[in-house]
This record gives sequence, structure tokens and C-alpha cells, in this order.
Amino acid sequence: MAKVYQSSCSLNCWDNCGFEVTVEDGKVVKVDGSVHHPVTKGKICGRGRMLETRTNSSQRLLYPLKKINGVFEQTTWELALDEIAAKMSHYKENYGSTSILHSHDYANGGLLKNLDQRFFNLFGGVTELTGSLCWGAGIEAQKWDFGDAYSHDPEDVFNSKHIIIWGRNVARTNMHFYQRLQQAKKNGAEIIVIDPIYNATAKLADQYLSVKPGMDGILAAGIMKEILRVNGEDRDFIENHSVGFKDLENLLASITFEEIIEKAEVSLENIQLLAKIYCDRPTSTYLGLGMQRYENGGNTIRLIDALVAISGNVGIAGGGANYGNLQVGQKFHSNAFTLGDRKQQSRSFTMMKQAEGILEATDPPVKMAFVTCGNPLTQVPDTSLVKKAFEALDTLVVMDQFMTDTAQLADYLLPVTTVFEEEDIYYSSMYHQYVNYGPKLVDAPGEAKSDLWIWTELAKRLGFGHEFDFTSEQWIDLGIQSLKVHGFTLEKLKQEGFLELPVEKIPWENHQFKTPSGKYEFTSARGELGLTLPNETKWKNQELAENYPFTLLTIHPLRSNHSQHYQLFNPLPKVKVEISIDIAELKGLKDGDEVKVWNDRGKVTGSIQIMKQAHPHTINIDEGIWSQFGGSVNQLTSNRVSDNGLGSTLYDCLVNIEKTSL
Ligand SMILES: Nc1nc2c(c(=O)[nH]1)N[C@H]1C(S)=C(S)[C@@H](COP(=O)(O)OP(=O)(O)OC[C@H]3O[C@@H](n4cnc5c(=O)[nH]c(N)nc54)[C@H](O)[C@@H]3O)O[C@H]1N2
Ligand SMILES: Nc1nc2c(c(=O)[nH]1)N[C@H]1C(S)=C(S)[C@@H](COP(=O)(O)OP(=O)(O)OC[C@H]3O[C@@H](n4cnc5c(=O)[nH]c(N)nc54)[C@H](O)[C@@H]3O)O[C@H]1N2
Ligand code: SF4
Ligand SMILES: [Mo]
Repeated sequence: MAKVYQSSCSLNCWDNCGFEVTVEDGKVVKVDGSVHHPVTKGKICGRGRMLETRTNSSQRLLYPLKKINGVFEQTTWELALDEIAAKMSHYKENYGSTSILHSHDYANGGLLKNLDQRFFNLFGGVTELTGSLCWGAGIEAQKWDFGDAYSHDPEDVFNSKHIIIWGRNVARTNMHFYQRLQQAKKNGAEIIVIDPIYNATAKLADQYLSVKPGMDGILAAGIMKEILRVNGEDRDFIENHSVGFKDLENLLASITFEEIIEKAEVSLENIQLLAKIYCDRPTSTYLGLGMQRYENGGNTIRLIDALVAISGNVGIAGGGANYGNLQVGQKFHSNAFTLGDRKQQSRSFTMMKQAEGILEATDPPVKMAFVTCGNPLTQVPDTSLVKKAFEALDTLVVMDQFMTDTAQLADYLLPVTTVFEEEDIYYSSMYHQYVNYGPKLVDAPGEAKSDLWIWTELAKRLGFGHEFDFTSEQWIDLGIQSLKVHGFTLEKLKQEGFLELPVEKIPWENHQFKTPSGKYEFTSARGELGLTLPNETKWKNQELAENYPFTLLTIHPLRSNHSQHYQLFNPLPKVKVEISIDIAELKGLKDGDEVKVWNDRGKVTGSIQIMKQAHPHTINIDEGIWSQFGGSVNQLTSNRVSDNGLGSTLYDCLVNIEKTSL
């Protein structure tokens, strides 16, 4: 008998959809949207639906595997866990606990996934990763400007007169916001898209503006200059609620409109148009993450924040510099979970430079690594270096559901459950403030186990099993403790399927900022605001730009969440190289031509698709593709970190392109 259950998407995504999952004879047979969910309202995307295919796939890892003489052999959990625990103790005793690295990302949005930190903290503290490939530069930037990175309630977009979508590929990555944009447009709001690629979101726009990749901060400076020229700034906000405006004025005076137009490759007319739009409040800005994956990414977001601030669009209904929504994750009782104060040693590498860290650290060297909820071989920049680093380890433990590029390198490969095979609660600190309940609906195939089960078993072997002696219900209860005063209970969450977290719907409405001064900070003691440029550009690196004249973007794929779904495509995926029309003309390329795209770091081959409209000299290859299907695109990207130290520079990448002879 088929039965339908409320559940949640677990994927790393803006939307955190509510699901209705049909289970028949102990198997998930269908994943659909939950019509009850207040934000996602019954609609989900193909990536969410594909979680059914992922769960039932015959390619799932079923048993613990151990590599012996370069070949994987099936082993038992008992043996694998005993051996891994013994190795951990050995490395800790001989080199210190930070000779072990925990490499992870956020492939699963479950609260209980954070218990990995508890495990490693209680073990004594390992080498951890800081920063983020995803949104690190922008989050840090907003912390400097506002004190934190908060977004408006999803429904607040209906209060905007103008909606600026700045570098966010909404139609592809954030579908429930896209639905709201369609409605807002019907209601009469004006939509403006600023993006080097005329993407599906741009089709909805009243105005589409193309910009040279990485030059959005310069564009924002131009708009601010124009606002000041026409005295359109919000004097009340500037005088009463901000510090450092004088520094901003000086900075803007240091660049001319001519220079701005030349660098951003945007016309004066369009700069003036945007200045008018910003001053005709309320104008909301929805920033994407793509445009801060450049060396100047922090400054880019800070300059856009400054534009939102001087135009009086901070803290008002229908306004905001909407980027991430960290207030969502902050509602959980994470300290009780992770026990950060219990670690005795600590060391960190940035996410971007984890490979360099592994290869270069000596005190102590990195002997062993655990990879969980991440696939560094395809997702971390500079794949050849990442491969070299992970191959150099004495012991690599990978916990995954599939034989990914990273999994192939493991010494111990441990099969884990999917979202429908374990109980957890799910949230995303990117967009809306609802947390969803996800029950265990089916048994895992073979001997796959949850990450939490693995931590618990290893903890037992390492002498701190009692710290993991809780049921998943007890863990969830602990995580939502701080929400009890708001009437939150696990019972309620189970009954409803989702609950709304108590967040601020119009952040900074009271003008109490979380910065050291308590005001909006145009000048931050933490770092200077500058009109900086990407690293890989003719302005900074002429020789490089002569050899590699085209900018490579590697944006998020439509049908996969990063690398997660490619192996399930039918037909199997191929690398598609999208190019702007001028490149096609310059290089004599047409649709379907086979090409190589290369730079000093590596080479990728694929077939051409000419983009209908894109900024000149722009190429895109969607990220996430596995090596067996022609990836990884990160063979081409650099592991440099952003200006403020916490973000990646994945799109700050020059390449060349040629047709390959057949
Ligand atoms: N389908 C799908 N959806 C996803 C994901 C996925 O893998 N697949 N991943 C999820 C995750 S983890 C994230 S972080 C989000 C990301 O969500 P988005 O920010 O929407 O997506 P990205 O692919 O990171 O950014 C791409 C957009 O930035 C533009 N862009 C690139 N460089 C610049 C620039 O210099 N200036 C401007 N103005 N625009 C630029 C690109 O042309 C593109 O439209 O998506 C989430 N949703
Ligand atoms: N070139 C380029 N590179 C990029 C990006 C880009 O735009 N361009 N985007 C960056 C961004 S925004 C992000 S967020 C990162 C994402 O980077 P990752 O998080 O590393 O990417 P995913 O493909 O989502 O994969 C993670 C792995 O986790 C596994 N997994 C899923 N659920 C679980 C679980 O519950 N437990 C365990 N143990 N494993 C699980 C999946 O099977 C998959 O192999 O990639 C970054 N890399
Ligand atoms: S991937 Fe995102 S949009 Fe798609 S179902 Fe999951 S949460 Fe919803
Ligand atoms: Mo991301």
C-alpha cells in the first residue's frame, strides 16, 4: 500500500523545499512538493525529484570498502571502524590530533550533520576548513558592513517598486523566488537583471544589463557617483545611522566616469538609469553568489551594500541588500551540539587552499583526512593540485553514497544513507526561515549507515561513546532547545512538517547594526574598502590576458546540485562549452564544434554552444561534472582566496579556446 509522508529536500540550495514522499513496499517511489509548505507551496525542481532516483540507484555504495594494493575490497563495518579508530589514535599519539584533516562541504542541510564537529572536537581537535568556496567573500563583506548577513522575508519582495537581481541565476537556482518575481512583475514591479549572461531570469526582466565579469563593484561605484552628483543620497541614513561616509566619498572621487565605463563595460546611460532606480525607493537588491567568486569579491559586495545604503534602501520594507540569511542557522543551539570548547588542539586551512595545506604542512604534517558531505576532487579549485594532495595522504576516509572522483581515491570508503533513510530536520541559511522535518521513511540498501551512526561507532572505539549516546530525536531536541521559548517542540515539528523560525522579517529596520560602532560601516576597522579588480584581467595581468583573453565562468548546473546527479542522467552528460557570439566570430566556431579550453592550470574539452546574448569574451562551462564525463572544470580554476580571506575566486579565471582537430 502506497503511503504519502511529509519530508524535506536535503540539498544545498536556496529553497529548502517541503516534500511529499510516496513510499510503497518499503521503497520511495515518488518525490513531490508539499502543498502545505508556506514558501515552496507544492512546487519542487528536478534536482529534488531526482532524490528518489539517487536513493534507489543501483550505483549506490552498499558496503564498506577498503583499498588493498590499489583495489577496493569489501570489508565489514567492524573491521573498517576498528582500523580507522586505531589509525586515528596512532596519528594523534605520534603527530598530534591536528595531523588529521576534516574536509567537508554542505551537501546535506540536516541539523544532525553538524555533529561531525562534535566528534572531531571531542577527539581533541583536528585541522578544520575555514571560509567557503560558495559565498565566503560576500558573507564576510556583509559582516563588516552590517554586522551580519541577513535577508528580508520572501514575501517582502512584493513591497518593492524595483527589484534588482544582481548576479543571481534565480530561474535556475532559486525557483520559489522566481515564482515571486513573476507575481511581483504582474503586480507592477520593475525587474532589472545585471549579469554577464542573458540567462533564463533575464528573460523576465524589464531591463537587462550586461557587465564585464568581476566589475560589479566598479559599476556600483559609478551608480553611487551619479547618485551623489544629483544629490539623490539619503542624508538621514548617512548622518544618523552610518560611519565612514567621508571615506566613501573620497574613494568615489578617485575614479572618473570614463574609467568606470571602460572597466565595467557599462554605458553612462545605464549607470544613470540604475541611479534613478535606486533613488526611487523602495528598491530591493537580490545579490547572487557568482559575482563574489573573484579576488575582489569582498569589495564587490561591500560596494553594492554601500549603494543600497546611500540610496536609503536599508531597513525598509521592499528594500535590502539580500544575500544570505544567516539568522536562520543562528536560531539553533549549535554550541550544545559541537562542544567547541572541548578541543585541545586546533589548526585551520582555508577551504580553497586545503590541497596546499595538505602538501605543505609540516608541524604537524597531515597524515589522514576524512571527507564528508563534499567532493573536493570536482568542487575545489585547481583539481590537479587537489588530486596530488589527496593522493599524498597516508590514510583517506571518504563517506559518500556514490563512487565519486574523490571516493575513488579513498583508502576506506564508507557508504552513507540518503535523506529518506535517516531522521533529521532541514534548513537553509540562504533564503527563507522555515525548518522542515524529515522522517526516516525507508531502510538503507545494503549496509549503508548514517554519518551520525559512523561518528557514534568511532566515538565508542575512541573512548567518548557516552557523548554520542543519544537517539536522533534526542539530538534534534537538543538542537532546538533555544527555540523552546518560542513554543517549538519536536512533536509540533513532526505534526506540521515545518515550523517558522523567529527571524527579523525586515533586517536592520531599527537601525541597530551588529558592527562595532552599532552603525552601518562604510569604513570598517576590519579592512579597507577599495575599487579593486579581479586578479585575472588585462588591467592587472596584461601578459596573462594576452595568452588567455577570455573569462571562464563555471556556473551551477540546471539539472544537478553540483556534482550530485550527473551519474544519473540519461543519456549520460557531456561537457558543453557556452561562448559569447564575439568569440564564435573571432575563433570561427559554430554550435557542436569540439573545442579545448585551457590555461596554465589545465585543460577541458567539450562541444560548443553559442549563447544568444552574453558579455563579450565570456565563456561558461557548468560546474560539477565528473572526470569520467569530461570534468572537472576546476582543472582550470585557481585556488587563490578572495580579498577578505574567506571566499573563493572560482570565476576569476582567464582561458583560451581552440577548435580541436578531429
Ligand atoms: N540548479 C541548481 N541550483 C542550485 C545549485 C546547483 O548546483 N544547481 N546550487 C545551490 C548553491 S550551493 C548555491 S551557492 C546557489 C548559487 O546561486 P546563484 O548565485 O544563482 O548561482 P551561481 O551559479 O553561483 O551564480 C551564477 C550567476 O552569477 C552570474 N555571474 C558570474 N559572474 C558574475 C559577475 O561578475 N557579475 C555578475 N553580475 N554576475 C555574475 C552568472 O552569469 C550566473 O547567472 O545555487 C543553489 N541552487
Ligand atoms: N568551478 C566551480 N566550482 C564550484 C562552484 C562553482 O560555481 N564553480 N560552486 C561552489 C559551491 S557554491 C559549492 S556550495 C561547492 C559544493 O561542493 P560539494 O558540497 O563538495 O558538492 P556536491 O556535489 O554537492 O557534493 C558533495 C558530495 O556529498 C555527498 N553527500 C550527499 N549527502 C551526503 C550525506 O548526507 N553524507 C555524506 N557523507 N555525503 C553526502 C554527495 O554524494 C557528493 O558526492 O562547490 C563549489 N565549487
Ligand atoms: S534542490 Fe532546491 S528547489 Fe529543488 S527541490 Fe531541493 S530545495 Fe527545492
Ligand atoms: Mo554553494
